[in-house]
Amino acid sequence: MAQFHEVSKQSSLHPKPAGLDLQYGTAGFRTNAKQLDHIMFRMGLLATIRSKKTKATIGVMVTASHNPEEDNGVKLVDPMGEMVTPTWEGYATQLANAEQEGLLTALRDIIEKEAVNMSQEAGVFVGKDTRSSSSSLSQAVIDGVSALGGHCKDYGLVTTPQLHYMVCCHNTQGKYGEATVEGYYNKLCQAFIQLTKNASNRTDDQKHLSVDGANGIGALKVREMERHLKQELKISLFNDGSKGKLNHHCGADFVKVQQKPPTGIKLNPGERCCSFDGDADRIVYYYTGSEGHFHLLDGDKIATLISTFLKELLTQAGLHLKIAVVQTAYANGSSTHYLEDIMKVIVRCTKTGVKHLHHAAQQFDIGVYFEANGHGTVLFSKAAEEKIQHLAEDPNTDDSRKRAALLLQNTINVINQTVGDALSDMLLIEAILAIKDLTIQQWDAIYTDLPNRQLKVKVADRRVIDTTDAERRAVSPAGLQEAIDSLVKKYRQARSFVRPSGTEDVVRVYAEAETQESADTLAHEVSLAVYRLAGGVGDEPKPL
Ligand code: G16
Repeated sequence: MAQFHEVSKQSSLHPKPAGLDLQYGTAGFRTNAKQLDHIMFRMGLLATIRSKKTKATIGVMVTASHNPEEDNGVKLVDPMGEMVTPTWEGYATQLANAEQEGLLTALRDIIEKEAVNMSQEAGVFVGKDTRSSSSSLSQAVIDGVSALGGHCKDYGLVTTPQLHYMVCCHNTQGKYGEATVEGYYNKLCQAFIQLTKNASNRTDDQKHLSVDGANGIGALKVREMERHLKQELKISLFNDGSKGKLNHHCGADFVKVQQKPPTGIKLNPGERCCSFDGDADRIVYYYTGSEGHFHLLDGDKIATLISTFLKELLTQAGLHLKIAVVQTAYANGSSTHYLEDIMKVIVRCTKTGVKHLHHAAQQFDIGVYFEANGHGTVLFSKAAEEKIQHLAEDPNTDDSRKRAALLLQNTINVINQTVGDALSDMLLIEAILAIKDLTIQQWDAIYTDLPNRQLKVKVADRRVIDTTDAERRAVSPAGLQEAIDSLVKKYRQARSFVRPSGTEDVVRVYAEAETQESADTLAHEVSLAVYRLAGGVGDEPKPL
């Protein structure tokens, strides 16, 4: 076949280093950018085949999100803007790891297994973040698509959620929105402005938000979006990429894990601030109290704020829709307690990775999903959207129910339902705070987080750790879970778990307890257990 001849020719320009073995992790391939050229070319091939198979456009995003500048990675986006399915993640790994001479065989294997009609047209949308390696790597993706005769649309610099949005808009023939960056801003910002009309007169201070752009793509895009906001949100942008390094001592991951403000931001006591991550699919909020104490409002607090707002609107609208919150093992115990016991909403726990949360959230009329690290969104079932629309348009609906229905409609429009989106989440949170006339302190006071600590441990091969029960228990190596259980027993309100990261070459350790000291000590003790039982490398973890 002529296409295979072209693949063979082009792939020699993107050769795989012999013996290099990479896995499709939590959110695609991710490692040092120097190792990724062949992966990008091959993901261009795979996206083209996936497009032929689904008869729809597929997205390929070149980014390593929260990882350091020298890393890069790739995320594949399915037709409705969701992550690719596990079967195709498996194909991605097969194709990525086939040695140069076995590439065509690996490709043919996937085509045969999936009975792909290779004469079908294919379309692939490509986007990239601001890393210096992203331009040549996205060109490698485009080369892969072209080698198999697919059509490529290069969106250039976009956030990951913007690319997801474009794919969904295109494949729904514009029903979800217009597949342009301008169309994205128009849809979200118009909904935001409609929502804020329901807020009582706000002062300039109330409209003000400080944003840490992590020196990445989110900074560029928040600037672009600003002019669509008609002064309803006044943004002071820090870490805009003009001097600092991407994700270095800034960004959502740094703020969440270190539990401290990013460098490069001016924090005035009591003022609302937020941080995006390197591809703007995560957001966390924070402020400092008058005593200088740092307060973090992470994905759990965001999920609580959003689900409270939605529940109130459903009650006002008189709509009986099933709402649930989806979390992971990292969710603070206080948030789960508040959601289940005080708010009485259904809570589900899944493995880490948006694909798992997204899938679980789809099982409900309204599924609010957030990882504690600030990655999340809200999904509305088609039936729920129709009921809301019907209520909003029904001439017999009384004024207060109609107001709630219209608020719900604008809430739906401000949300990017395809994936967690820092820009969209920021607008939603700002609108909710405005409508409910809440300060960040009042939002923070909804419940008090249990003190917690996250650590990383280096081991020779992190795959020796296997987990179960949504990653809350380790089944291997032998003795590790027993060790964790006996350590946890020493502290009040304590909980701890470990899991191999799917984006970095580390084992992650999480601990929470009644006091910060206990959480820190427990996290350290569990790190030592990992180090000793799971093949730690380098120096033994030191106490904090
Ligand atoms: C990705 C995933 C998230 C996940 C995070 C950390 O985020 O999309 O769902 O929580 O990695 O994963 P891990 O603990 O396995 O390293 P991002 O923002 O880096 O793409």
